[in-house]
Amino acid sequence: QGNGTTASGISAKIPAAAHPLAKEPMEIASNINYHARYSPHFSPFKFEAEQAYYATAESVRDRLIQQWNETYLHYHKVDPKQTYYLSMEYLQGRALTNAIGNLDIHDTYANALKKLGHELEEIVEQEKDAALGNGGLGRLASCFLDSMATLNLPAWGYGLRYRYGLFKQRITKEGQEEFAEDWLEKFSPWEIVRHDVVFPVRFFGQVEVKPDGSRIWVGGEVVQALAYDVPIPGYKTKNTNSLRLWEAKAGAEDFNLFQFNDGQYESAAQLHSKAQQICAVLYPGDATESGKLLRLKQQFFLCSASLQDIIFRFKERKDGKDSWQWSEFPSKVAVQMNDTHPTLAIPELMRLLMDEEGLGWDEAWDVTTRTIAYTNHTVLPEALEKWSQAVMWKLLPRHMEIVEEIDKRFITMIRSTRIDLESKLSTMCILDNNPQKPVVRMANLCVVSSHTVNGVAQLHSDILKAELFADYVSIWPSKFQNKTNGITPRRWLRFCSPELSNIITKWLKTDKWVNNLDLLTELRKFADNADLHAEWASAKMANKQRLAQYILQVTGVTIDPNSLFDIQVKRIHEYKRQLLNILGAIYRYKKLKEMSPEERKKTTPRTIMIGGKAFATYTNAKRIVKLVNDVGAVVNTDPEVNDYLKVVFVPNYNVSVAEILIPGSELSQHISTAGMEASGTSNMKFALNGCLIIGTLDGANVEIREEIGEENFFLFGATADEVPKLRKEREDGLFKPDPRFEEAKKFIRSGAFGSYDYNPLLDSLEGNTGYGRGDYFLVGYDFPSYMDAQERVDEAYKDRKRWLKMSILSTAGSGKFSSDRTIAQYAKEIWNIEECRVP
Ligand code: T68
Repeated sequence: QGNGTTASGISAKIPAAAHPLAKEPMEIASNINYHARYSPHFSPFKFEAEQAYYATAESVRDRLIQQWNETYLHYHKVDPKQTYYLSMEYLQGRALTNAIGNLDIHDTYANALKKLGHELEEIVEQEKDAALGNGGLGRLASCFLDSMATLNLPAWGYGLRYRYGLFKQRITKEGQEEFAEDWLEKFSPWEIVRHDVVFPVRFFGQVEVKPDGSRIWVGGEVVQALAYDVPIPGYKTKNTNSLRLWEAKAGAEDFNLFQFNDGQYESAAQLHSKAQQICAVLYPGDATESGKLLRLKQQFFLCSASLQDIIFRFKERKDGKDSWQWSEFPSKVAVQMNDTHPTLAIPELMRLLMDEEGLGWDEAWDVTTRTIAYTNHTVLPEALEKWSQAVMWKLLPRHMEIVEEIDKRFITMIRSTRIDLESKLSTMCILDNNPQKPVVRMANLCVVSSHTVNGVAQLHSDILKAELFADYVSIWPSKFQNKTNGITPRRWLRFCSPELSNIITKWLKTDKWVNNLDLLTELRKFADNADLHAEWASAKMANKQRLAQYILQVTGVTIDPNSLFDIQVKRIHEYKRQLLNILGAIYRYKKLKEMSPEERKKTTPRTIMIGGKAFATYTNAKRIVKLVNDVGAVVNTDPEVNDYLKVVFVPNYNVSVAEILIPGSELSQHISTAGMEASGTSNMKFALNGCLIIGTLDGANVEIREEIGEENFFLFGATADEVPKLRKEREDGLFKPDPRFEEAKKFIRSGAFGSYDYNPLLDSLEGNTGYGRGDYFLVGYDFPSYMDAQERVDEAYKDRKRWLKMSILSTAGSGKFSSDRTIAQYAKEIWNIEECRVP
């Protein structure tokens, strides 16, 4: 309970009411007070941190709603072309700090809370992360929402309101364990349920032919999609867009009262329980048939509800206008598919236009293909979605007819205009009719049906054009674009590191860099300035201390803020090569053990932190998590070396944890096998926070290095075009491993880190070929150049001035990686939409 509060829990001096747009701390305090007293969620007689959080959030939400309504009305009046971003994932993280930061009311809220006996910094900690996504792709969608609002772009996000988002990770003796994370345990103050926005979504059933020959999808089961809107405020602007999340529901008419009264409780509510399953979890395991079906249901549910909503709004705005045509639809609507997960938007839009609105094929196809665009996020073959034709026929019979027709017409087009591609048709067409396992290739459907296809970093887009989609490029050369990813500088610098932000603002004499990130280049002028160095170092130190506190709290391990903080955080995946990192750490440990105390004193002390979640069924990823933990347990308790090396596994990595780790980092590892990481976005966040990168020439690393200067980047490893040749050499038995690599592996096999059987993991790095063998990710090949780069890091860190200069230049060179730049490019080059600022 805060001070200044009475027995009733709330300060008696502060009246309960005040206008939602109040400006003075006292008025805001009274608005918070109002919510605490009249909120139906808690006893009005308590005002502890949790109640204070909810009341504060509700008070902020009042403002958001005000602006959000004005924005909707303004867009409605102006009727500009709008973008609809379809994504199965959003990794929003916490909303409070972001909202008050974007609304530019941080200080007033901090003061108001003080009057109520609370500290804002403690209150924001009460919020649970909204983790409706897995990793980079979901977080990118959230950064994009922030930039779209900030740039005053008329744009909506569409997604699903999963009950359980990404699992919570706990580390036990066995390694990673997964638990359901209940982000809605109490309630989310940031969503507004829209009982007026409901659309029916059908599954299964059959296609009927009407007397006029038209086709219609009937029968099966129908669930309702109910909208929940999350207001998305732009930075220092009135524009407040919407993230619309759908929830599946069944109605009262679907409840069989007769059966229930007869004691058949389960079957009485069958459709209710089926509806509930749809949004129960993000990414349900899809090893089983029922898991696959559920995942497909989710995808269709998102697409169908969103498109019905988009069409409804389009028609609503045409209402009252004498004549309008469907051909105008693409001049009002841009739909962006975030990867192939929302591919069903293509046949669903075709179906709605033809079967519900009565358009013919050609007109519907013209509208669809001028509306929809597709972003690819991966070239890994196992990640390219392929749905079983049998499952699709069962769940979506009408859509399969449409997909067949799209494929047929595509093949006809190729045969009549590009006979030279005949031999390529079997891989270019949409339906793979392999009798063993007939599937629909979703990426092919996207490429054939979208007006634009983009990759997410220059190298990735080049690889798409040269390899994965090369044959299509020869048909539609101008369809393919690059849109290098970006991150929002609000969350990822301004709000997560106020210390560094204030220094930047002071030296640039403006805070305009927060939404004009290119201004950071001005810092280059001061890269050698001793005063800036001192301030920069002290901000970094404050962030490192905060991070050290956090590590102590969640792991019990004490780390030294004077050591080099070296971080790798991202989903655990073999291509991201956390294994390379930990093998390097193991080698370092072994060398430290062999040194004399005098020699050790000359080394650069390091704290290596690794964090990330492994997919629950990805065995090797889980072994890597276990290995990092086992290495930490030995190294951190070894008194001979633990002043010089610590290895920490950071549990349950998520957006909020990233907001503590990134500002406190000095070196970060982006060390994927070249050609495999489409872009990466945490690399951008680290660089923006003055952290140096050790990395390969992969994804956006290439562009980051160009921007900040090669002398400020610790480069190592094979390049993307060398990789196939190196894999071939390996198969031919020509690879000669570096002795350091052999030594590190041998050390693990000797049992130095416990009795867990690491042989299967180590075996994957050995042999020349074979499933789970042959070092497909080239850890062995890159190991020596990686270790050399690490030596360069150790040397550089010893020269304090040089390191600080490199750090400042990293921040200074990060301007390109603002998602404002990315989104401005999408708006201009793909969506053809313009700013629509709320006056
Ligand atoms: C990532 N992809 C890329 N996929 O790996 C990363 N979810 O390089 C890139 O920076 C980022 O997208 C943004 O473009 C993902 O995060 C997923 O999370 C995923 C994959 C399959 C199914 C669901």
